[in-house]
Amino acid sequence: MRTKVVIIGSGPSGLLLGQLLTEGGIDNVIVDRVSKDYILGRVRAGVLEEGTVGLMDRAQAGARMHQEGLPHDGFSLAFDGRDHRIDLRQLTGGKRVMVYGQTELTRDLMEHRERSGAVTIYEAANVQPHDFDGHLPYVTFEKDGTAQRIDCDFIAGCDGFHGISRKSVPEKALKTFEKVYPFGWLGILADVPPVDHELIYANHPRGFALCSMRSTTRSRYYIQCAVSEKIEDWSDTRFWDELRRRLPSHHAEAMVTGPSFEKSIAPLRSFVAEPMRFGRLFLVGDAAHIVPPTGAKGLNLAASDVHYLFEGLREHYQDRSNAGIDAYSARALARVWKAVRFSWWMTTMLHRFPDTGDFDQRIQEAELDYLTHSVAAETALAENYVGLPY
Ligand code: FAS
Ligand code: PHB
Repeated sequence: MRTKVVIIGSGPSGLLLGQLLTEGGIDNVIVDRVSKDYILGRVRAGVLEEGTVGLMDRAQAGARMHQEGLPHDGFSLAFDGRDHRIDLRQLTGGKRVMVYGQTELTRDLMEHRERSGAVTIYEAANVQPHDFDGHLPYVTFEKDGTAQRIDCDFIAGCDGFHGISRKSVPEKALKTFEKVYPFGWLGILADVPPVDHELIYANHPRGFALCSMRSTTRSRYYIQCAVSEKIEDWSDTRFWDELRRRLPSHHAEAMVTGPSFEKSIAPLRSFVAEPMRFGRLFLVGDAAHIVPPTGAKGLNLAASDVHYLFEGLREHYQDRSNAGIDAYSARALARVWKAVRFSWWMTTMLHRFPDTGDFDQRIQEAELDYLTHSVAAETALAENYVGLPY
């Protein structure tokens, strides 16, 4: 088999890139090691920047997102028993975010790709990129026990943090940066109405909590927990009681609880691999970087990487120019590092660190006090939250 671009990974990065290439007439094949259902069974992000919304529209896959997604003009910070609303729309001159689950975004892209007739190979074993430092790269894998090979011009490593693409790059060619946080997030999904019409990020002496949603009837809640916590030790009752302890009383009293149908613990880390290009292999999304979900940047950074890479590949094929692909890594990393900073800052400001001393605690309180009494500070938060320009 031969194609122009082989995309390793059928998550948001791979599917969005695949659809933009297909819409642009650039032949591509996606290979993933698991099934469609497995990918759709993962619960992850919930907030889309306008740039991500625009790319879904450009990929012709945004219809349901606009029908079912919830545009949000702001969110609240909760601490010391009270809320402080961040008016995103007013602070950013009209920008907002879209609350729409990553699972649904992924489903929309999968269904659109099927309708477009583009090739996606699921449950491909031992996927391996080859000769990407030359001019004739190819990808091998096994499907139903048969060895397969796809020759191509370029390989997009959209295979996430644990994927094969970054691991296939010679270690000396890669520089990585990492910060592991001393806590995780315990999250649930429940078919109960959200406690508020907007998101609430809570800083409490017992730990961070986040009130989010997937629709007006489906809530997504998180509480900070120790990385050693086990899901089996957290009944629904224990989760609801702990969540309510961390919220101002008017939210705790108003909260509608019910049985969870998804419960998981995610570790938090910041990670960046530089550069994001090796000859004809490009790292995209979580394959190149990870952020703590506090800033709602993970999925949105994957989208901006896709934008830069798609534009570069379009220029290569349509304009016979390599300027875009040559600039990909630097352009993507410039935006990645600003989002890594913002995600680190939001995480540091809102979580309780086990080794926090009195000085660090006062600094955190001063950060929140400054933020909620300065339009300049609020504006800086707001412009990062809605997404910095591409
Ligand atoms: P993904 O990891 O989504 O997709 C990679 C794909 O590559 C997968 O389908 C995988 O099967 C495939 N793959 C991996 N190895 C392979 C191999 N060797 N061969 C072939 N295929 C392979 N972001 C937010 O903004 N907000 C959140 O609340 C949030 N919560 C998260 C919770 C968890 C538990 C995790 C892990 C991430 C969370 N994220 C969140 C970040 C997340 O949304 C990612 O940013 C997003 O999934 C990135 O998409 P991809 O880059 O496509 O990677
Ligand atoms: C979510 O709804 O899953 C979500 C929302 C905002 C975040 C993180 C997760 O910052």
